[in-house]
Amino acid sequence: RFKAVIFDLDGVITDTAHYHYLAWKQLAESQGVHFDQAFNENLKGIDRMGSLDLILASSPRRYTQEEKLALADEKNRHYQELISTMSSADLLPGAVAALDSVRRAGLRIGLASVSKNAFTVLEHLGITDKFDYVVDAAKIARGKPDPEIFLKAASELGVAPADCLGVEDAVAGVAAIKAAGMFALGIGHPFVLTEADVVITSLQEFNLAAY
Ligand code: B16
Ligand code: MG
Repeated sequence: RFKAVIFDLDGVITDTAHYHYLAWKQLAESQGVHFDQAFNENLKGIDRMGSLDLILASSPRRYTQEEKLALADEKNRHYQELISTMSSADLLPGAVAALDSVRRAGLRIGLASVSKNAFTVLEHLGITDKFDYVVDAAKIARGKPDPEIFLKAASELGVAPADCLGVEDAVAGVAAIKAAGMFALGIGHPFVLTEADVVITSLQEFNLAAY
C-alpha cells in the first residue's frame, strides 16, 4: 500500500549514536558538564547546535554564539575522526535486507537524516546507491521533530506523504514522521516510541507486507 519508504540513518541503519555519544561526552566534560548514556538518549535525532544547547543548559556559564560554534566544530572533528574507520561491518543487522526488500517491491527509497555527515557515513557503509534520494541536512531549516526533512524527501521522491512509510529510532524522529502525515515504523521499545504506529526491535524484523 506504500509507494516509498524513508529511512533515518543513525540508530536505524548503523549505530553512529555510539560515536556521537563518545564525541559529545568528551566535549561536555571539557566544559565541566556531566554526560551519560541516559542524557545521550535526549540527543538522538536532534541536530548539532540543538544538541549542544541541551548540553550547555546544565552549565552555569553563558556562551557566546561564536564560542558555541567553536565547540560544535570541535565535537564534529572528533566525531569525523571516529567515523573515519567505519565500513560495511558497521551496518546494523537486517539493514541491507530491508533496503533490498523495499527495492524488490518496487517502492522508492529515501534517506532523512539530520546529520551533515550522512553522505560520508553512507559512503563508508557502501550503500549510497541503494537510495533514490538522500536529503542534504545542510539545506533543512528545522530539525526533527519538525516534519520538514520527511516532507522534503517525499516531495523529491515524487510521492504523497500519505503514501510513505517512515522508519525511525528516535522519539523526535517518530514525531516528525507523524507530523508529516506518514505511517511511522519505530525501531526500539514501544514504551519509548509511543507515537509510532508499529514498533519493532530492529530491521531484522522488517516486513513491508505487514504494515
Ligand atoms: P551531525 P539522524 C542525527 O542523525 C543524530 O541522531 C543526532 O544525534 C546528531 O546530533 C544529528 O544527526 C546531527 O549530526 O553532527 O553529524 O550533523 O538520527 O537524523 O540520522
Ligand atoms: Mg536516528
